[in-house]
Formats: sequence, structure tokens, C-alpha cells
Amino acid sequence: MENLELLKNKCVENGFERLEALNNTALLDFIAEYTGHCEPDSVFVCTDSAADAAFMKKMAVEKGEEKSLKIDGHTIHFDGITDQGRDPKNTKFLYEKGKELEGLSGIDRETGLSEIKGVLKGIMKGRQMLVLFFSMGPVDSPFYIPAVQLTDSYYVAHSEIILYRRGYEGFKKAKPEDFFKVVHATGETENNISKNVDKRRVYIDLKAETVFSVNTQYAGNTVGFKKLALRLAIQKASREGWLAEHMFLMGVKGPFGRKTYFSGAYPSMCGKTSTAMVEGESIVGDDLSYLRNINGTAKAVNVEKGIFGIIQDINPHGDPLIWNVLNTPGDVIFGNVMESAGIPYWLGDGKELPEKGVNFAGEWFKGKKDAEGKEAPTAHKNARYTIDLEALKNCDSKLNDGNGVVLGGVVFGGRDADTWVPVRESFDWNHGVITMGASIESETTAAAIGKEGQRVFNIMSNMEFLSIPIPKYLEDYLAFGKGLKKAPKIFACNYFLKDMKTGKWLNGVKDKRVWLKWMELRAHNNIGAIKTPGGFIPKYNDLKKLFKQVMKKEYTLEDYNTQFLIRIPQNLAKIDRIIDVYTTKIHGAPKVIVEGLKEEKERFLALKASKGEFVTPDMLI
Ligand code: SPV
Ligand code: MN
Repeated sequence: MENLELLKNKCVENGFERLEALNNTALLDFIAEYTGHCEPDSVFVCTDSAADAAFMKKMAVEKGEEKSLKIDGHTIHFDGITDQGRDPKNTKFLYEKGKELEGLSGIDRETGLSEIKGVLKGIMKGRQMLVLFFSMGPVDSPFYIPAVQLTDSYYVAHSEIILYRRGYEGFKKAKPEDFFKVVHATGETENNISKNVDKRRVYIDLKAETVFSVNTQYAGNTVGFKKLALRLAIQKASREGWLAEHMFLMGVKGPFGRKTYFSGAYPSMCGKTSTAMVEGESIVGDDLSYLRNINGTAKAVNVEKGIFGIIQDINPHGDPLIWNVLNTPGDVIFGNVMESAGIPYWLGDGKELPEKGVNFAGEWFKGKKDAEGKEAPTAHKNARYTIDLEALKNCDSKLNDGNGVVLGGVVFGGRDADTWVPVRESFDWNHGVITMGASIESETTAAAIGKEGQRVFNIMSNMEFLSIPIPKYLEDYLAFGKGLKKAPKIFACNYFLKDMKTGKWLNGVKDKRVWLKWMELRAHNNIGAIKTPGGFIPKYNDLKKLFKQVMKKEYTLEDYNTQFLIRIPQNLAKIDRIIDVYTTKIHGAPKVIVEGLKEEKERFLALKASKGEFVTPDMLI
């Protein structure tokens, strides 16, 4: 009651009436509780209006959280030197007794809540608390999940308005009792940078469907509806019989005007966004998808409506569509790039470098050395851009279709230098789940703080975000396929394969365009394929034709034979590593997982016995 009075008094403009119009006690109690606890000077309640959106952006610039750039509507935002990626070490689940998750980082719920509440106490003094409403997935849709964010960062609010569908009106209509809740506080700052990084905490309370994020600004830690709410969604999906995934969603054009939709799970920085927005095809989403069985058909939506994408190596030749958005007036936030005279610079942009600029580490000048004596980078590797998907010329017309798109295929990717061929198709849903999705290993990248280049197990590229036991997640996946009239085909892609002798990349950056076309044709069984122990791989003649059609490129038999060489020792070693994971590290996975892996191993061993360790596709025809 006391907090409610406080909230009423702190609301600016007609904020409290805006809240009352939602007629939602659970919501009001939640906002009142954190108003009392975080002690902001005032509270701003954001509706879905353009005026409120404009206010967030204006305040972000006025308060120095963003700075305007030369091109109209573009801004730049910096995070602190040690706040440039997701923080797995300090990201923890709050576990109730007996509900700990094997292999995932967490602490006792009561201890965690009391710690985070201690850190949050009075943390918004001198600041304004923003209340924002969003919808995960389109509103008026079976996929819809209402969500509310409290934050004291105009940058976070501005980012979310670009990235998510607004949800105030949806709240009014649905009057939900359950909704996702995020509480973010920037903490003390120095030059607008969160200062108390040692007290950076991202805690996920699965019981109350609430996420806390404090003393951090990097969007992966603060934009609550990215990976933080994904954890809440995974739990909800498991309860309700659907899948919440770290997947892009895109349309691939086939013959005679056909379009087939694919979702794809790749670990961070492994080509997920660049695949989703590849030229010639259409993008629905680049990061998060919800998959549901609707009357026996697998359908999917993009949880988001914008992109928080990696900017490194975006240039006019490789990524003309995104380049265009990044050079046209509109609502664009650049994060952790370098700025000089109002122009943003990033690694691999192909622009001529200025003499000096400002970046996440402060002043930059030509010849500057970093703390280790190495040449100081202009921008961070994990520098990002935030844009609305509709700014892209190839945005798919079904982006906001509440019915979702029919899934023709699911792709699993990874960063694998030595084992998997560039593209292959599983024998069936279970084979794909077991030997592709559940077998992903990838090298770690700058998207999360920690050592890069380590090969780690990353189930469905969703490992970091799982909020249910891995065995249960696998059961859900197997059951999802079983419940469908016709399951989407499952494929695996690897853009990072290297030549065994020279160590050179075997894939051109744009080859993925051809792999997509091949998968599209296979999704409809329009072309044949070669059966290998690990699944079906393309025939040379089909790829030759596609390379010519799509890229106007001569694809040689030699290229094909090195790319699609079946490397049996590497495959066997990998299967053994994965069997080890499911027998010694993860306990209780469905029996078919290890059985399926063992069968795959037997198939590779049989091929080795008959054809040797390295087998070119022509040896299988
Ligand atoms: C990723 O790192 O996988 C991202 C960006 O998509 S974020 O999760 O927001 O850090
Ligand atoms: Mn991601």
C-alpha cells in the first residue's frame, strides 16, 4: 500500500493513470515494489505512442547515454571496457532447493534474492525509472507472451523500442496475470559508464519469471528480452509443449515463386545474422524464434522485430543491404564502434581510418598501443548495431504474422575447423536432433566475456540459455518432432571448415547462399543426395548448377572434393567426445541419444573399414 502511494507520487505526467488503465493488480504490485526498493526520483510509464518512443531517444542523447552522429537519427553508445559482452560468470539462476540444473551456473534463490535486493536498494536515486511494455512474438497470436521492463537507462529503453513489439495495448487487452519481468539498473556511473563492474549481476528468478540485471550496460546483459527472457521462455515452453530457441528465421526462394522458411541455431558470432539476411532471400529474424506445433504443423515466429547485430566486417560488398541501412537516415544505434567527426568506424568496414577518434576505451589515435603493447583496435570485436528489421529491403512480409510461418527446415551451425562438411541433411528428425543439434560444439567467441577459441559443447546453440535440465530439453525436442504430421527437415551447416594441409578456410563467405538453395530443394525432395554415415550430402552436379545460378561462379570438382571430404577420424573423435558428454557430464538424457550416436559411430567405422579414413563423395556413389 505504501509503495503504491509512492509510485503514484513518483509517476510523471499521467503515468499512474496509464498504469491504472491496464487494470492489473499483479503488474501494479510489481512496479510499486521496485519503485519502493530502487527509489528512483520519478517514474515514466511508456505507452506504445510514437511520442513516448521519441522521448526515450531524446533523453538518451540529452543524458549522454547516446551521442548523435552525422547521419540523421543515428546515435552511438559506449559500454565500459570490461562490459563488452554477456557475462556468463555473473549470470546465475536462482535455484529453489532441489531444483538445481546440472552444469548451469546458479545460486540458492533466497541467498541470491537477498544479495540482488541489497545491490538494488536505492540504486535509482537521482534517476528516472522507465516502465516499458513489450510483446514477445506478435500480439494477437498463439505465440504472444506479455513482458514488462523496468530500467533506469534510456539507452536500454530506446534499444528495446527498436527491437521488440510494443506491448502496452496488448496488456490492456489481455490483462495477463503472468508476464515476464525484467528489472535493470545501471548503477553508479562515471562518464555515463557503469562503474561498479565488480558488482555486476544478472540473476534469473525462474520461479517469479523475473530477471535482475545490475551494474552493467551491454545490451546482452540489459535488454531483458534477449537472452534473459529467453531463459524464462525456455522454461515456459517446456511446460507448455513448444520450443524457445536461439534461432534465426528466414525465407528461402525456391523454383516457380516458392518460398520455404528455415530456422537456424548457430552459436553467437558464427554467421547466424549474416545467413538470415543474405542477399536474394528474406529475413524474418536473426536471433530468437519460438516454434509451435499448430494443428500438426511446425510454425515459428521471430520473438523480436529488430536486430542487435555484430558490425565487424560489414562492408558494402559483403553486406550491401545492411550497409545501406547503416548509411541511411533512420533509427540506428551503433554500440562500441569508434566515432570520429560524427562518423562511425568498425573493424573490417573498409573505410579509410581517421587520425584519431573516440572508442569504448577512450581516445584512439593512429599508432596507439593497448595495455599489452599491441596495436589498439579502433572498435571492439563485439561492436554492434541496433536496427528495426523493417529498415531492411529484404525484410520478409510475414514478420508480424501472428500465425507464424510454416517451417520447412531447421539448420544447426557451429564453428568447427576440422570435422563437419559445409552442409548436410539428417536422415530424419531424431537423427538431426541427436547428431546435429545435440552434438554442436563450437569455438568460443567475443560475444561472451572469457577466453576465445575454446571448443565447447553447445547444445542447439542454446546451452548458455537453458533453464531446464538438458535431458528434459532433449525429450521436448524429440517429442516436438513426433507430434508433427510432417516434421521439418534438419540440416547442419559449417562455414568454418579449414583445409587439413594448408589451414585455409574452405568456404567463401557467400557460399552459404548456395547451401541455402540446396536445403530449399531438399526440403521438397526436388533433388537427390549422397548418403554418408552422417547424413545426406549434396551431389556435385547440383552444387555446380546452383553456384552458377546463384553466384555466377564455376564450382570445381576439386573444391567439392575438399569441402565434402568425409574425414572419418575427426568424425569418430567428435562422436566420442559427445558420447562422453552424455555419459559422464549429463545424466539421464533419453536413451536414444547415446544409442543414436553409437549407431552413427558404427556407420563411420564400417565406412572406414571398406574405404579408408578419408572418403571423397564419389567413392560413395
Ligand atoms: C548473442 O551474443 O548471441 C547475441 C547478442 O545475439 S546478445 O545475446 O544480446 O549478447
Ligand atoms: Mn544470439
